[in-house]
Amino acid sequence: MSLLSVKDLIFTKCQIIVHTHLIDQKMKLVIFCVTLVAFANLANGKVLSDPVKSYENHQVLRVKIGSEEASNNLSEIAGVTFWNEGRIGGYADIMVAPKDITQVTENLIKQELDFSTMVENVGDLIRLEKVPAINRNEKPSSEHSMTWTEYHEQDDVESFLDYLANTYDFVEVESIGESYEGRPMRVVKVCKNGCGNKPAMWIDGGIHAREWITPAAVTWMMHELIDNDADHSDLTENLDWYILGIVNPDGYAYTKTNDRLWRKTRSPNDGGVCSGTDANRNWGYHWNNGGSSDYGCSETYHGAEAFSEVENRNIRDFVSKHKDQIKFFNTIHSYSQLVLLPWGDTTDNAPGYDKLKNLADKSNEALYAVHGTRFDVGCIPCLLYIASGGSMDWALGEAGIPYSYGMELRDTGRYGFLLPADQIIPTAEETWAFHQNAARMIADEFA
Ligand code: 0X9
Ligand code: ZN
Ligand code: ZN
Repeated sequence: MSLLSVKDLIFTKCQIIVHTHLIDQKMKLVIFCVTLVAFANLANGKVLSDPVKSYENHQVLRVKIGSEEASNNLSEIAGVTFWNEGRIGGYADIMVAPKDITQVTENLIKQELDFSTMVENVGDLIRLEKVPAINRNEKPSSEHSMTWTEYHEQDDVESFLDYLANTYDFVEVESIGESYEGRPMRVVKVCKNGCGNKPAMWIDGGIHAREWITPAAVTWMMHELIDNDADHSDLTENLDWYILGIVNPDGYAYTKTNDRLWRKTRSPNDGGVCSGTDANRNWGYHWNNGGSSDYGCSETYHGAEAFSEVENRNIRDFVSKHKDQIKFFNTIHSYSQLVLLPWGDTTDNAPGYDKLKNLADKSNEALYAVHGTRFDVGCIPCLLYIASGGSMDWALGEAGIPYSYGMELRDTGRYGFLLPADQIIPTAEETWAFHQNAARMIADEFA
C-alpha cells in the first residue's frame, strides 16, 4: 500500500469518527485527524518538498480603535500583521507570530489599547478548513470536478465553466486574457437570445487571493443561476449576466501552494524584494489617493501606476466594452459581513446614493431572511477605512455603472479568511438571495 493511500485511509476513517461524535468533541477530533493526515504527508515526503508557510501558533487579536491616535500607535507596533485595519470607533484584527506575542501584548497594554484573543492558533483553523463538509443532498457531478462542500483549485472551477458552456445554449465562456503567470481569466456570460440586448449584471470574486469563500460563493451562484434556471427564469429572460470567479488566479494558486494568507497579485515589484500589488488599490479612478501604500512590501501596495496589473487591465477592457449595458457591479470579498457603497476615498455620498443605498438595503433584507445573517450597509470609510483605487470606485466613477458595490461575506472574525467548508453553501445561499433581489430591482428599473 502506498503512503498516499495510507493518508487517504486515515482521512476517511477520521471523517467517520468525526461525524459520529458529539458536536463539542468534533473540533478536537478534526484537529487530531488532520494532524494524522499531516504526518502521513510528511512520511510521503510532501511536506518536506513544499515550502508552505507555517502559521502554527500565530494568534489573531481584536483591538479596540478608540481614536486616530490609537490606530496610528497600533500600526507602529512591530510584529503586527493586519487581517482587518478596522475603523475609528471599531476594532482592528491583527495577527501576531508566536515569537512576537509577548512583546506585542506588552506594547498594547502600554499604549492602553483594549484587546481580546479571537484566534488562539491560526494553524488549527487552516487544518480545519481542509475538512470537507458532509454532502447532504447534492451528488457530485460526473461532468465536472467542482463541488461546494470543500475549497477547490482553479482547474476544478475551469472544468465547471466548460461544463456550463457545453451544456447550456444560453451560456458562453469568454477568455478576457491571462494573469501575470499565464493562468486563464474566463468570464461566464449568461445571455438568452444573445449577449448585449438587455441590462447586465457583473459579479466577481477572488480579487484578494486569501478570501477563499468568494470564488466558492460566486461559482455556486453560477450553478444556481444556470443549472436551476427554471426556478427563476425571469432573471435570465430579463437580464444578461457576466461573472468572473477568480480575479487573481496567481495569488489564489499561491495561497494553495505557499502561503494561505497571501492577498496580492504575484507580479514582481521592480528592484524590490517583495512581490505583489494589491489589485484592489490598482484601479485608475482616484488611484493613490489615500489608504494605499507606495511600499512594494505592503499588503496594500497600489502598484507602480494605475492598471500596472494585467488582471486589472483585462477586466477594465471587458467591462469598458460593455459599460453602457452593465447596470450592476459587485466585487465580492471577505470577511466582515458588509455591503459597501462607493466611494473608497471619501465619506461624501456617491451620485445616486439614495438609490444605491435603497437597493442594497432591500437586497440585504432578502439576504437576512435566508439564514438570519446580519450585514451592515454603508460607504467604505464609513464602515471600514479609507481605500482608494478599488474596483467599485472605478466602476461607478469611470465606467459609469450606476449600481456599484463591494461585499464582504462571512464571517465577523471567528474564522475570518479561514471559513470552514461547511459554511460555503449557506454563505452562497444568502449571497445569492441578495443578488436575486438586486437583479429584479435592476430589471424593474432598466428592462
Ligand atoms: O481593503 C479592501 O480592499 C477591502 N477589504 S478586505 O478585507 N477584503 O481587503 C475593502 C475595500 C472596499 N472595497 C471593496 N470591498 N470593493
Ligand atoms: Zn478583499
Ligand atoms: Zn441553506
